Amino acid sequence: MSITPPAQKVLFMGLGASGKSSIRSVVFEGKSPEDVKDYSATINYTRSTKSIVDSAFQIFDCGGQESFISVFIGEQAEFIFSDVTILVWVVDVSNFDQVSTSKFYFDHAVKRLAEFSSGALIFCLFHKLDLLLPDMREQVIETMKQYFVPIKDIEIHYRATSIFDQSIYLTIGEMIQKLILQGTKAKTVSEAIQEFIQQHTELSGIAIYTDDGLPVFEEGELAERIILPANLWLTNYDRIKDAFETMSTFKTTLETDDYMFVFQRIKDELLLTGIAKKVAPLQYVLVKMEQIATIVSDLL
Ligand SMILES: Nc1nc2c(ncn2[C@@H]2O[C@H](COP(=O)(O)OP(=O)(O)O)[C@@H](O)[C@H]2O)c(=O)[nH]1
Ligand SMILES: [Mg+2]
Repeated sequence: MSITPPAQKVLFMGLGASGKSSIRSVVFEGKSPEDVKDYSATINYTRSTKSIVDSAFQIFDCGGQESFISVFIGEQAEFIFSDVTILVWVVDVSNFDQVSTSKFYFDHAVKRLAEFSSGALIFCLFHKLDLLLPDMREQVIETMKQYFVPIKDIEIHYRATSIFDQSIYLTIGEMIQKLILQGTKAKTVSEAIQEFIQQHTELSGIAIYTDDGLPVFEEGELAERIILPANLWLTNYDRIKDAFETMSTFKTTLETDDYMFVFQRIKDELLLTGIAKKVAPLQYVLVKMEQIATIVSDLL
């Protein structure tokens, strides 16, 4: 019998207009980056829940006006910072004027988190990277890393992100993987995929994505390469499905000069994908993907 674990709490914090609500909508609600252009300020906080494999999350999108942040780190601190699994601090790297204010509240938030959820992971996102000239990016990120060093000796995971490319999916996907791998079911699936890849070396990677394009399992050396084609596939899925409404299973393949990709729906809301170097015959890869689909579907 399985016991449903309590929802894990993920806090998105940072100054107003740094991009918190946009990230949440693009990554968890399937909105396109253009849809989120005119977001109005988040008042206080909004809470949404999301469930992936056997883990449930509560996503807190905390309003970024200084009057709200002061309350979060002040009188509401215990409520906000208790039982947190991940804190995501979002900094708008294109807004130099606000960086020191962001750091000021970041320090307070990290301190509060250490007080009420000492084991929580902290991600610091240097966000809207697309707004910096390509030549500047590396140096700005380096400088920001040195600036956003916490007062206490606490580990921070720094990532550079933008909602206009894959970076935000990779970063949030990484967080989700850390979260769901605490569940037994997810661990079993991950081990099954690893074992399958070891036995069938023609497959260079297997990954599973949510409907929103978040990678929840990625195994094998080339698994990370699948994210872009997987997102393209997901973007078009609804249209293709409408056109072939009678099909019971639906699979597609994609070939590039060097690789072959296979995409297949498992369970209604997940996409199973594989990548193989083109030395393996397509038919073989399809058969192997069918096998892993059955294994994974039975486990999920
Ligand atoms: N160029 C760029 N703009 C972004 C990015 N993420 C968010 N934005 C824009 O930043 C503005 C503020 O975003 P919002 O999500 O409301 O910020 P919040 O106050 O932190 O929730 C919106 O106009 C977004 O379209 C990004 O990665 N790149
Ligand atoms: Mg907001």
